[in-house]
Amino acid sequence: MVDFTLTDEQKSLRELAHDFAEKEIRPVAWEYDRDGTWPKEIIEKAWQVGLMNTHIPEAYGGPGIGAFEGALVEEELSWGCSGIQTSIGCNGLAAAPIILGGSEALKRRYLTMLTEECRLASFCLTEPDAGSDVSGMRTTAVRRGETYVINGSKCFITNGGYADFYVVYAKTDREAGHRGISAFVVERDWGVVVDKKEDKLGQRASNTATISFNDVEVPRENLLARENEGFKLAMMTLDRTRPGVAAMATGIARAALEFASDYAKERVQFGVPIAMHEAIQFMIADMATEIEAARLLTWKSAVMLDNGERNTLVSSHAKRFAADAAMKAATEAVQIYGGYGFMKEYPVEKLFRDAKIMQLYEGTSQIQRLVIARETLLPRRVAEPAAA
Ligand code: COS
Repeated sequence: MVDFTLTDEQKSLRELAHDFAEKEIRPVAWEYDRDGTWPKEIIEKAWQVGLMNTHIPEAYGGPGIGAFEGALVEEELSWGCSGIQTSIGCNGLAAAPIILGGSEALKRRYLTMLTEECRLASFCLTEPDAGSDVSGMRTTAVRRGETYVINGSKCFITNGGYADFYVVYAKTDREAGHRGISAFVVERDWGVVVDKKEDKLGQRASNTATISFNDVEVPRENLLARENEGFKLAMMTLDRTRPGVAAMATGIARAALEFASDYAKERVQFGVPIAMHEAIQFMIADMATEIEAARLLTWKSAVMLDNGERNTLVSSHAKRFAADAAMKAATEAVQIYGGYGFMKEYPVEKLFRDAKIMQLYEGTSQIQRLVIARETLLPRRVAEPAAA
């Protein structure tokens, strides 16, 4: 039987996340967005109440909740502010390759580091010349005795300026395309340089940095999975984290719908609240339907993960659909507010800017369509990389 009813535990987790979003995030979100303020205190509070590192297993000090429960949390926090949620949730993206491909010693050292204290980790895949085309990366890791020496530059790194360690992808065989990439855990103190903080259109409270590695020496045991298995590890990581992005997009869309509905019921034009006009009602109706559909796809992709099924296709369905739904809902919300929607004084302008990144990060909407097309035309089975 398929049942969409949440258990009491799931309901209270969702309530906890919603209360946190309402009391800790919403009151400051627009101010943090305006000033590009790093939400340090909010991250620390989220860590304290257990809304961070949600997927880290109990054995390493985390709550070890499922992807489905994670999606409930992510939607609520993103409803509060997706930029702040990106900062809170980013550890999940960096922890996933360690959970998937790390040796027991690496898991113990780095996952526990995140749960014992409020610390941050970043996922370093993208480079200035290698975004969608992951195998085009130029960062190298050259084996020298018992170490690897990393050289190169990574961009658009969430929490990059504040992370204590980084999961870094680099070429260990320059001639082998995607089969020549490996992943490493690199501690900040080993010589990671933070070059620049980006000034962004949206999600302005989140930190996005360019970082570089100049002859950074990494112990051999910090290799994740096996040498040259980094590409698959990255893909498997994204399969696991894209449902979370879809949940965040659903949260933005929901916020847009709520603001737009409230405004439509108050704003009077032609003698009646604009919510009485069919033109507005149809916009509201489409937003509501797409939110519902985005959430169902998100939940399905998360439940598949929790059931141990390969969710590549549904994960891309969810990420693509929810991101586009968020952009559309935020655009319609601005439209419903009319000229006021274009003003920073009103809330939906921020949502419009925040929604855009949903169609870009963790794989653009076009990359999701590419994955969907490939998986639909030519479904395949993939061998998983082994832990180091
Ligand atoms: N899980 C496990 N393995 C996977 C996989 C998945 N989801 N997807 C692909 N693979 C494997 C393939 O099976 C193939 O294996 P073999 O070497 O055994 O043949 C290998 O990885 C290469 O796959 P593919 O041919 O599909 O690679 P492409 O270079 O064509 O790239 C895309 C595929 C474009 C989908 C990938 O590069 C991608 O997702 N790009 C976007 C990256 C991204 O999201 N960046 C955001 C930064 S992170 S915030």
